[in-house]
Amino acid sequence: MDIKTYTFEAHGDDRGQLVSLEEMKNIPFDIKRVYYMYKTVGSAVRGHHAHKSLEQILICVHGSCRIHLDDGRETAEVLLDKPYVGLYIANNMWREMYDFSEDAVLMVLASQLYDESDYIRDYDEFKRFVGAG
Ligand code: T46
Repeated sequence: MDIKTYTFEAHGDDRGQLVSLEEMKNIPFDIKRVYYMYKTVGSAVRGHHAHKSLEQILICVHGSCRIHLDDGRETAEVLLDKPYVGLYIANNMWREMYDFSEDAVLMVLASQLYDESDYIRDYDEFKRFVGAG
């Protein structure tokens, strides 16, 4: 599976680091929504769904977590543990987020507003949707 990650430029000086994220510049879509999760229970597995059209970039801005990706044919695991690295997740991709460190803050940039009708929450339905069922 082709995993697309972005390594963002960090503007570092003697005060520390700063990363800037701009739509259609270093983010490949218009950013319509930003959300983030924190205080995630270490044993929790989030996600368990795919999106019909949403594109997203996931950045673990603090701590670490792992992402399981499944396009219906192949799977991959990605470790996010750097605040300057973003994982691109296209539509039609099953995702699960797990193994959160206690201090993890997972920030997500999304190409669309929140829309429950864009979710596919049943794995068999997802497989049929991508023609792999
Ligand atoms: C995704 C992964 C990476 C909202 O009201 N607005 C929002 O923008 C979002 C994302 C969620 N919510 C509500 C809906 C639920 O009542 O927040 C609650 C938790 O959402 P959910 O169970 O969908 O969270 P995750 O972590 O399973 O999935 C989220 C995103 O929903 C999803 O699009 O790709 O993070």
